[in-house]
Amino acid sequence: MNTIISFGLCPFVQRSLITMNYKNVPYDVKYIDLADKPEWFLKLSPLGKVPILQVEDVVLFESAVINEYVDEVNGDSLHSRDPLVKAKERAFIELSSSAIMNYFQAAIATEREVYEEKKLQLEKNLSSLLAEFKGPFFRGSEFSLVDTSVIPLIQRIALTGDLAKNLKLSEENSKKLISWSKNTLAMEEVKKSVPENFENDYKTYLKEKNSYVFSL
Ligand SMILES: N[C@@H](CCC(=O)N[C@@H](CS)C(=O)NCC(=O)O)C(=O)O
Repeated sequence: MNTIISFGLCPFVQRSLITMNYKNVPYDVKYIDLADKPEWFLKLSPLGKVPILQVEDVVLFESAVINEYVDEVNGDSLHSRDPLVKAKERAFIELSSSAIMNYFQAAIATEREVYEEKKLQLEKNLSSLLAEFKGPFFRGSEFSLVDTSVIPLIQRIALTGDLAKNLKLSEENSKKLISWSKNTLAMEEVKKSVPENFENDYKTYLKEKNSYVFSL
């Protein structure tokens, strides 16, 4: 059995759970408190970060790597067979990790300047992703690892209306973002990728940070 070590609100863990759900891979989830990391976790995780996937006695870390492993050993690959398309999508997965961090840093920024700076970075990275979005999914009709990597970000943007309404995107990109959200957030694989009460817990977590955007 595969075991995922998780923090319930982590978007990077969620990426791997969406991938495993989509590929019908059974797994256990072990939750830890990132504010009080257990010793056994620090011994396992070279970077002290979640997610970690334990496959028997092998430990994998880094969500994008975990996703590629899960994808490779379970049925038809979500990656394109075309090496150029595959390389390009891997690059966009890397970019989406930056966008996830930009979003989080904007959401928790307590000072206006920091908020504006992180929001600008998010707008830039999100626009690059959206410019390539074909619909209904990133590559077109085929679901891909870019989708599993970006959905946690799309979901958090949808949840935090105060930040979402301040995002400056072109009209075309705004439409694409709405379409990507509509086409993915209702998927069972996505709904099952977050713990019960995720929405409330996530909003509470952000509010407790006393951030600038939520005091507007
Ligand atoms: N590049 C990593 C990022 C993982 C990451 O940043 N996880 C956060 C939680 S969402 C974490 O474990 N942070 C703990 C820490 O930095 O102390 C991945 O894609 O797996």
